[in-house]
Amino acid sequence: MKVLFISPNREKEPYVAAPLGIAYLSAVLLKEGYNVKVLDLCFEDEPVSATKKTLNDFQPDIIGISIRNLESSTTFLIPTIKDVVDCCKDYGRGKIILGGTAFSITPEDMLRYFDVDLGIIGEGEESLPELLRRLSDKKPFDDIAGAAYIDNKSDFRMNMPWRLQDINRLPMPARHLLPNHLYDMGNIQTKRGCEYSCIYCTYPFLEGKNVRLRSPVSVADEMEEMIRKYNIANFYFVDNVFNSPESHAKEICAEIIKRRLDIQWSALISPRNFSKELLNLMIDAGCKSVEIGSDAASSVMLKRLGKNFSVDDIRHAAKMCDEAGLMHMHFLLLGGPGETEETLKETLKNMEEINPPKVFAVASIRLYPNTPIQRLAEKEGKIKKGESLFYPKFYISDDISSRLFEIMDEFIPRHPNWMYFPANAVKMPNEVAEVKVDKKEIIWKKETKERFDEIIKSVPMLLQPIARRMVNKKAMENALVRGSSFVEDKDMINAFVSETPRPFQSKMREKVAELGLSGWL
Ligand code: B12
Ligand code: SF4
Repeated sequence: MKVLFISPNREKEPYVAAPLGIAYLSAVLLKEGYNVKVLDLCFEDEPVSATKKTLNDFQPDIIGISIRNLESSTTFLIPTIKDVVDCCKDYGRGKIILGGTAFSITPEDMLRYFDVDLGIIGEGEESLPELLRRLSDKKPFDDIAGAAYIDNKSDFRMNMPWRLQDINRLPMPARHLLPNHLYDMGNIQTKRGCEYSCIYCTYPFLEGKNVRLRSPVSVADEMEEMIRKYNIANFYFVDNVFNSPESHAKEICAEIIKRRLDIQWSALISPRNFSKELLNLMIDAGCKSVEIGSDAASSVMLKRLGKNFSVDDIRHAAKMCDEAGLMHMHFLLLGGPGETEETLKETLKNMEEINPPKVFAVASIRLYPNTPIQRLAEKEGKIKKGESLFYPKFYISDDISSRLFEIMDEFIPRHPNWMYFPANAVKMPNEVAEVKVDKKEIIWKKETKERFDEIIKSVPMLLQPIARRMVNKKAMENALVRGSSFVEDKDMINAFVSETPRPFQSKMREKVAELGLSGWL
C-alpha cells in the first residue's frame, strides 16, 4: 500500500519547521512494509501543481495531510491550504486522513471546513498503522484511539488521543524522506508531555500531562545520525520545556558533551528549574540561544496565567544568561485574566529593567479548546458555551480592554529589541470584517460587504440606513466582547436578521437563502 504524507505548512517565520511528526509516522509505516513518500510544500512555488504532480506520479492509496498551524502571528492560515486539500480530493483515489497539531486542536471544524471525513488527533504512531489495517480489511475503526471522523449521519465522533508511554520504543524519524538540505536546522525531541497547567496552553492536551522522557543516549544517537547523514549542525529541541525536569536536560547535555558533538542549538525553556549548573552544561553542549516562556513580569499575572515561577526567577534566569553571554528571548502574553493598567505597567517596567536582548510580546490571548481560559471565557460570557474556536477568538481582560493596545502602541517604538503583535489583529479570510476597536473603525471585506448589501436591500428603503448602522454596531459589539478584530458573517447575519423588526424578517430570510447561506440562520 502506498502512503503519501503532505505537509502543506509554508510558514517560514520565525524559522522553517521540518515536519518531524511526519518523519516519525513514516518511520513507523516503513517498518510495517508500506511504501511511503513525503511531500513538503514549504519550498514549492506552486503547491497545488506540486501536489497534483506527486499524486499522479506516486498514485498513493492513502494521503496523510499534516496540518500544523492554525495561524501565524499575523494570518489565519487554514484557508491558505484549502487548495491543496481540494487537489487531493480531486485525485479521488486515495483515502485522505488528516492529522497534526492544528487538526488535533479543532478536529470537527477542520473536517467540516475541508469536507474530509477522517483524521487522527494527538500522536499518530500507533493509531495510524492500526487505522490503515482496519481500512484495508474494511473493518470499523470507531474504537481506535484518537480517531476523529464524521459518521454516516454526518455526526462528529472522536476518541481520546493515544499516547505511547515508553517513547524510547519509537523508531528514529525517517528523515531520509525529507528535503533536509532546505531546513534552517534539524529539529529533535527529547520528551513528550507537559505536567503544568498554564491556563491558555494547548500543549498539555496535545502531548498529555504525563511527561515521557527519551533516553539521552537515544537522543544523542539521533543527533549523530543527523550530523553524519545530513550534515546538520544546527539543532532545535522541540520539547515544550527543555529544562523540565532539569535532571533530564542535564543528562542530555552531558551526553552531547561526552560525544564531543560539534553543534549549535536552541530550545524553549522555563525560568524555573534553570540553575547555573544547567546553564553551564547547556553552553558546553553547544546551546547558543534560549526562548523563555516568561509570559508576564507581574506576580499577580504570573499567578493568574497559571505559571509556577516568580518575577525573581525571570530576573535570575536573564541575569545568568547575560553573564554567560547566552542569547535569550522572552515571550510575553499581555491582557490575560486580571490584567489591569497597573499589572501591565508593572510587567513593562520590570522587563525594561531586566532588559533582555529580545522580547516577543503578544497582546490578547488566542482562545483554544480544552484549556482553562476557554472555560473562563465561557463563564465570563466572552464566548458562548461550546462555541467553535476554529476561527480565532481572543481573551482581553475587561479591566484593560482597548487601553492595552494604546499603551503598547506608545511603548513599542521606544523599545527596538521588542517584537510586538496584537494577536487579535490576525488577518482573516474573505468572509469576515476587520474591526479596529480602538479606532472604532470597521473594514468590511469586499465579499462580506456585498452579501450584506444584498440582504439589506430586502428591507424597505427607509429602513436600510438603520439596518446598516445596526450591522456596524453589532460588529463592534461582537469584537469588543470577544476581544477579536474580526467578525464572522455567520454571527452577523444571524444577529442582523433576528434583530430586524419581525414583519421584515421573512424577506431577509428569503434573501439569505437565495445567497445559499440559509445554513447560517
Ligand atoms: C517546537 C515548536 C515550535 C518551534 C519549531 C522549531 C523547529 N525547527 O521545528 C518554533 C518555536 C520555531 C515554533 C514556531 C511556530 N509555532 Co510552534 N510549536 C512547537 C511545539 C512545541 C512542538 C512541535 C513539534 O515539533 N512536535 C513534535 C512532533 C513529533 O509532533 P507533531 O508535529 O505534533 O506530530 C505528531 C502528531 O501531531 C501527529 N501528526 C502529525 N502530522 C500528522 C499527519 C497525519 C496524517 C496523522 C494521522 C497524524 C499526524 O503524529 C505526530 C507524531 O506523534 C508545538 C506544541 C506542541 N507541543 O505540539 C508548537 C505549535 C505546533 N506551534 C504553533 C505555532 C502557532 C507556531 C508559530 C506559527 C508561532 C508564531 N506565531 O510564529 C510558528 C510557526 C513556525 C513554522 N515554521 O511553522 C502551534 C500550532 C497550532 C496553532 N495554535 O496554530 C503549536 C501547536 C503551539 C500552540 N500555540 O498551540 N514552534
Ligand atoms: S506554557 Fe509551557 S509550561 Fe505552561 S503548560 Fe504550556 S508547555 Fe507547559
